[in-house]
Amino acid sequence: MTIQRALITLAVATTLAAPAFAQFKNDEHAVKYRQGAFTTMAVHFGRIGAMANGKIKFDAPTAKRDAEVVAVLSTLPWMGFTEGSEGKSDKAKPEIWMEMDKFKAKAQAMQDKAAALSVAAQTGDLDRIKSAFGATAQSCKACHDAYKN
Ligand code: ASC
Repeated sequence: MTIQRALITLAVATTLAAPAFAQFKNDEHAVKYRQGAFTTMAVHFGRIGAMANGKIKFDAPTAKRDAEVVAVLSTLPWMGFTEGSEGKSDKAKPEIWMEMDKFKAKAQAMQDKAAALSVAAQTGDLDRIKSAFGATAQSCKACHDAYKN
């Protein structure tokens, strides 16, 4: 292989393998990104919870929209747990980076529950929403218990 071809191959490989965090300006930005996603998710999830717990009046279209937002946002934060961002936030335990596969499995479980919550919210059936909300909250908690300070 000529040097030129080797360089082109390397350039292509680097581009294709561009890690998911390439779009972050730096590690602090990755932390801000994931925390922003969690914060926004919690606002929408919290409103569904308030409806589920009778703290505010149940409004089916609002719950449906909130659940859709939660389902989409639930897919986002994980990209922000970059290698370089370890130790940049006091909330994220070092265990995340020590057992990234287990962490990602819990993250996936939460995304699955959030997707199910969105399906439930489409029906406008408050009982179904309550049940799916509870399951989703459990999946949030399971990860917090293991990986959040
Ligand atoms: C929320 C929220 C969380 C989860 C968690 C569920 O509304 O902000 O982090 O639910 O408390 O146990």
